[in-house]
Amino acid sequence: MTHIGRCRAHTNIALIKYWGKRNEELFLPMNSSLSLTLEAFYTDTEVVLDDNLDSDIFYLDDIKQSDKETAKITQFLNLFRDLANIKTRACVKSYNHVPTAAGLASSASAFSALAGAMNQATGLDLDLKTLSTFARRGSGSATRSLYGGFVEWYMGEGDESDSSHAIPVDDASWDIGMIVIAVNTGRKKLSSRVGMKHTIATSPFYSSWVETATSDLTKMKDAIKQKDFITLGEITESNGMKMHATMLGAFPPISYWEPDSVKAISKVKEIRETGIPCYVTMDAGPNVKVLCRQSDMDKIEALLLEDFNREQIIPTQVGEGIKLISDSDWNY
Ligand code: 2P0
Repeated sequence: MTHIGRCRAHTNIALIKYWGKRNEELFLPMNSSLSLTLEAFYTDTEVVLDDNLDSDIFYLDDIKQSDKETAKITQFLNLFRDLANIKTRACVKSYNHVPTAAGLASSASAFSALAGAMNQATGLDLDLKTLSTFARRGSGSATRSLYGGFVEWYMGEGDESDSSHAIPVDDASWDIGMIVIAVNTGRKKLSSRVGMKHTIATSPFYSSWVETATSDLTKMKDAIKQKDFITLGEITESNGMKMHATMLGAFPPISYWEPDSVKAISKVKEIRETGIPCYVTMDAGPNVKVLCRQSDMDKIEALLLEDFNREQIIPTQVGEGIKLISDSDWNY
């Protein structure tokens, strides 16, 4: 017997960052974070539970993945199998519409799409809040990709896995957009997982990062409620820089920046000084993301093209939460 689930999930970019776990096994974060879901980057995933399979099989963009990569998927699927009380193995096919491992949070869309597809295939029918606690166990940032718009990942309490989940904050339908400046889309050398662990262990700035991330979140949620774009942007830029500062304080120091990251940041500041509000944020990679008003995107793009190539500038609107994909819409 076979059971099929198919799901699309969009990636998200954190405006208040997650950078560290208080419980590594359960993926419980040190602080709550807040993100914007993006329309242009997503993952489509199919899960086929098949009684005839002896082990899980995992294809990414039609390429069969190694035992090591497949083992991570098996561990994740086991969370659902345990709950559903089944042992059936799965064939998983994922198609990434995100430059993989470029700091564009591909694991966020990957694990939220896999969670959505497995939820359907097993018939568990978990609600989105519960499903976000499952997505979290694949990759922390995946917690937030269950919903569209602005999404909080509430850190939860103690070691209670169920308490750390996503909360939809606002659909961001008030003239919000983002432009990615792709500085380098190659695979990063240091994973977020290792980078954040090293930062907690060695950076003397880490405790003040957690404190200010918490107060930044309160201020940002207030700015979103007021639809105050300038405050939203200012906190976004400040919070991202503080996360990178904790890494510079690590021993030995970590930096994901490249010379063109600095060039992009300077250019955005220059554009802002012409009177167009736009703010940068960066993740565990050299690419720069520009938070702006959707209605200013064309103007900003034209100015960025003075210094960057066409293919480096990727504008995107606000994305939606996860969606199941019907048979007729599965085009792979
Ligand atoms: C974020 N990042 O909030 C932060 C900001 C990168 C910088 O979440 O170990 O792939 O799988 O939980 O989610 C990237 O880290 O790490 C990330 P794991 P994840 O978006």
